[in-house]
Amino acid sequence: MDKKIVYSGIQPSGSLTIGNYIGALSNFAELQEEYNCLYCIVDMHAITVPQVPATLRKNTLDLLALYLACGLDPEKSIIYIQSHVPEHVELGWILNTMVGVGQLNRMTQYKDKAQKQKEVLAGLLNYPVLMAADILLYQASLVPVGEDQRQHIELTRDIAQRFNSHYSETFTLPDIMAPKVGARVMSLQEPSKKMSKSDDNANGFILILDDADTIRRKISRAVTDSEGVIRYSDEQPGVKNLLDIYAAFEKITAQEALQHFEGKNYAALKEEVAESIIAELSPIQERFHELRQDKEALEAIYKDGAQRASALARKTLRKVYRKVGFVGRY
Ligand code: AQP
Repeated sequence: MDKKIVYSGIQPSGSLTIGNYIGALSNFAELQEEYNCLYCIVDMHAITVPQVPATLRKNTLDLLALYLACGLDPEKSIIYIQSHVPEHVELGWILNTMVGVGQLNRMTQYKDKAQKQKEVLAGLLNYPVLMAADILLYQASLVPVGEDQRQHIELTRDIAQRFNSHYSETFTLPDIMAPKVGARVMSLQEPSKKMSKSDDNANGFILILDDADTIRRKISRAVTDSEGVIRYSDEQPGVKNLLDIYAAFEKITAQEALQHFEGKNYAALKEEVAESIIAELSPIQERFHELRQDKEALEAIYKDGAQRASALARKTLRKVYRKVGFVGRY
């Protein structure tokens, strides 16, 4: 039997946080052993909010080098840049004709992101439809993403079902694959809010590429509470978040993390959390800086990835065009 297909993407909308790492990126490499994986850098998603062109270009190549530094292997997976495979937009447009504006208006991420914009762009509203196209183009069964993306995966299933029943069986229905620990890492400054790379307050997040001293400083400033006792409780969201981060980096459960810190104070908790993050990220940072210098090698990887992704995408799109009633092009 053919291996199942895994699909995921990350936006080059800034330098990645440990939220992106725990929720998504850190889980990608091991999936390569069991599945056929496609890992995309979703630059077209990134421009749904304003970007500085030169920064976007830099962030895109940074993200490619980071994928590789985190163990993604172009021999095992298809690694590519979304804008290099125009089939995403082509399918996205068709799917836009199968989803109501009301349903898109109800997406939580849209509401959150729209609030922060001076002018809300139509692309931001349509973001989840492009995401559905990303996944459905490759007939992916599993999508490793953080908990914040659950609603978008449900919408993807909904759109696929609608298409399948309106025309005929075409798309595989994907399932979310969220990590057991750290599926929603919270801001270090406002633990009621998710950690985001585009947060205005840099103390709210830790970047994968932050140096050791910055990590220690940001963790030491993390908001806790005045209880003084370490518990894993929603009443202590700051402490709970630190326990989750520790558990994710140590690859243990939140309960085990709690047992480890029983009877210790917040200073000890913060110190150990920081050291645990540093121990895992240091070798990744070293590999990243090496890989990032070799522009030709990066170019060879994204070009090859785009060709392989395009070949798969065209197969699906050809079917879709025929079913919709377009005169065939391919
Ligand atoms: N705080 C988080 N905890 C766990 N997982 C997270 N992810 C994002 N934040 C957390 C997961 O990271 C992957 C890539 O996300 P993305 O860049 O495609 O978009 P996002 O979810 O909008 O991430 P950010 O960091 O919040 O970006 P900005 O600030 O640009 O909007 C996804 O799998 C996501 O679930």
